[in-house]
Amino acid sequence: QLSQLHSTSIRKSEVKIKGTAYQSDDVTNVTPRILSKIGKNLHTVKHHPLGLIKRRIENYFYTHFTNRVGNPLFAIFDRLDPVVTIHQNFDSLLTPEDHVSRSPKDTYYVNRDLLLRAHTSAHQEEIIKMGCDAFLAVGDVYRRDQIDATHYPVFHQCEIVRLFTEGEVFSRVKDPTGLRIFDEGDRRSHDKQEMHTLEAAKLVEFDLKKCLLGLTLQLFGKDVEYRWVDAYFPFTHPSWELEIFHGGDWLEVLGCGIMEQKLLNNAGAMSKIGWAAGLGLERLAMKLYAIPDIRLFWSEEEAFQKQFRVDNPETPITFKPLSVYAPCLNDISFWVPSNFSSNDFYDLVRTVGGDLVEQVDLVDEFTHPKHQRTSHCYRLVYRHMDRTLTQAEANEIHSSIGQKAIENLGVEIR
Ligand code: FA5
Ligand code: MG
Repeated sequence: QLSQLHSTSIRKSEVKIKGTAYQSDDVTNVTPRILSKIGKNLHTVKHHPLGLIKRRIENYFYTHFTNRVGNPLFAIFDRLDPVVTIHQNFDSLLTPEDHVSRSPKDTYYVNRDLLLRAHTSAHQEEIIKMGCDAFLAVGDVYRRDQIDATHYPVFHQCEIVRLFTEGEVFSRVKDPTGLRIFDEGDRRSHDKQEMHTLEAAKLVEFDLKKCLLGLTLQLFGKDVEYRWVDAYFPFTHPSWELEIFHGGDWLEVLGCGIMEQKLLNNAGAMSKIGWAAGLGLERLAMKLYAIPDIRLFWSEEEAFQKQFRVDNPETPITFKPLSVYAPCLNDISFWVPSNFSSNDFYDLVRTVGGDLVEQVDLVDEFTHPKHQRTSHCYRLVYRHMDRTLTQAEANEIHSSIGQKAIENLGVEIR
């Protein structure tokens, strides 16, 4: 059966992903629910909101950036395998050995050596090694995270990378004689790395901001209010986040920065300087189309999908909520074992409750003064996207979540 070939399943000692079997081990923490999302490639579905956003981003790059002979400057990679090595996701990006993101508490591991990429930056090095100087890499990314209307364990990112030779950096300078991109100096917290000249760093920063702001204004309209906020990433310096003011709130749209030269050197691009950025597609789509809940991107309902069936991706769309059904609220309190992580519970909730769980909040946490045990209380919000959920149905899911938490996480219900 074709459908079986493409489906994913877990056997005792192996994890099967799109037809490939991977040996599982004590680090394996991918769940069948997570694996079932692999291969959906929502970003490549023509009439899906994420597919529409991706096409708008592509259009921006195709129309504004062409090479000498008029061909698109940026290459686009949108089918890269989400199963990547530790080297790709962390080491190639200079992530410190003790960085929290490496922990199985935060990341989905297939086994000790392989994981589901936590960001599209995982592909920077391999694509640069291929000799590509300007590219987009779009794909699904996986993170163990909190549960609410804007967080889902699978979302989509678009990576943007652009490299320059010395000649390209100074191509618009009237007399570039004597201008260099490399130097031996100091790393300065606000503007440059030790091996870059200030003039090269500033020109690359200018190019980065012009390109990314241009994209943001193309997406949100030229009057949108924005700000650049200083940020930190292990693989860029200096680094920024671009925020826009939308619907009464500042929203982070992307992270970016001048690429760490060490990364470029390791990738064989030692004579170049470059910038990189990563955008979250769901964040953009939720604002652009007024989609209220991140779970909706996975909806198979015709009522959802038909609202995005437009041929021109630039067509403005305002999502009309299918309807808002009443939520059910249930609390659960338990003593946690010493190695307990909230993300283990969030994963279990997703596995058992699926998309009926809208939000989970840790509402109380305390350690008993006598026996030193720690108690957590979580509030779970259950809501069906397409109909009213009865309290009895919610209670049933709630009690199986409690049961599974006892069995799998070793908690003791209070
Ligand atoms: C990163 O993932 C970096 N790789 C971005 C980057 C690339 C920086 C290249 C520098 C150079 P961050 O974790 O902040 O950074 O995520 C980037 C974007 O993804 C965010 O701006 C946001 O738009 C989106 N994003 C992050 N977490 C979530 C989430 N849980 N749900 C939806 N979107 C998210
Ligand atoms: Mg961030």
